[in-house]
Amino acid sequence: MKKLNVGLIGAGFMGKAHVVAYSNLPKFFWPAPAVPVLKTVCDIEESIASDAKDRFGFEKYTTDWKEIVNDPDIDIVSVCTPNDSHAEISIAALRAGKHVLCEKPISNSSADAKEMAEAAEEAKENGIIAMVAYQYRRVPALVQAKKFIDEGSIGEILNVRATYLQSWSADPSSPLSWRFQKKHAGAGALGDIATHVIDISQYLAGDISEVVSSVKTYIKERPVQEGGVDSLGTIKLDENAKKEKVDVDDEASFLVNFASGAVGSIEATRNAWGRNNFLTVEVHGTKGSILFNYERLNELEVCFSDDPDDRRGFKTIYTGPAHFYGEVTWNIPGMNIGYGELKTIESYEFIKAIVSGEQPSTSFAEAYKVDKVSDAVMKSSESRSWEKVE
Ligand code: SOE
Repeated sequence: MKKLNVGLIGAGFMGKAHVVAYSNLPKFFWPAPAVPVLKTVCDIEESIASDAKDRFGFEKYTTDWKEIVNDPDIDIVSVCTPNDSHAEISIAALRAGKHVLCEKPISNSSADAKEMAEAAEEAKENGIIAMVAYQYRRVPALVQAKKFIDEGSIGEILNVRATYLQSWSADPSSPLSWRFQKKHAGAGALGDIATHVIDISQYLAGDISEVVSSVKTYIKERPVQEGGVDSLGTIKLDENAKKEKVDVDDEASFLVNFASGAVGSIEATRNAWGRNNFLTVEVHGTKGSILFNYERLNELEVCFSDDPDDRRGFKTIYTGPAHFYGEVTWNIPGMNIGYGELKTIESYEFIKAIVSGEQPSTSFAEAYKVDKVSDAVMKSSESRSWEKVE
């Protein structure tokens, strides 16, 4: 069985998700296209790096990502650092001949994203795979939705309504992390979570060609947690703590026009009390509708126009063995998959692509396109008018 050595850069929340995925891959997908081996983990905080080595079962740790990128034994680099270092690390890794799985958004600026897409294109010529971790498009229910769309079961797409609502930053006393600083994150809810639903909308309905938006920051400063890690709202600080400026958006809402002629809307915020990982997509077509909500990720709601009048309505399909990846996850519908299995499906697609040499989505070029939509959203919020996606 072929083995591929993994170097993980950034051992926080997303680093853990990549480890769960690589470790579970051969447990679900067997025979695996190749077996990932956890070789080296890197974090700039030595205590986190050394802890991650023991906890996740890596062979060694480092605090210098270049050691991973320059290590001839490493085949794969997982980039799970804050957005502002994605470009430098990914480009160096691709040029060193490593396959790269980079967390989303691809970068904190579309200029960097462009360079990354170019580096991925060059690397592709040498059989190197680069992928951005927009995992939600791989939820089996959404892959089923795409199947319905592609086979014409809901007709021509008229409208895509998507939201991504969370609550973890709604409390003003939850600390400032890199996610609230433009120089690190690039954008707030727009870059962090709207990008997921931009990716899904484009996956289902094709390219977005223009947008008109409204982007807001409600909480303009937050307390600073000295030496703190990104706590995603789980830590609250005293109101007397030193505060620093938030210079990214809390909320982005926009109307979109697709190149196909379909229309739609996207809303994202991390300040919606009561909403946790409320990623929804509703697609209306000339012959039916589809509704998905990540908080019920094992379900897809569908309505077909040719059902008789007296029984037409949304019905729930529970994804399981009859659906994508269902035969390898759990074999009874209703046993359900979660975030860990979803990241495992993503890592399977990545490793499979490395072995087959076929580029998987979301490619760096597609992720760069997502960034261009985000840029148009920011531009429109300033110009207060429709803006084309460049
Ligand atoms: C925080 O909003 C976050 O961790 C995002 O960064 C992820 O992309 C999303 O999947 C879950 O929430």
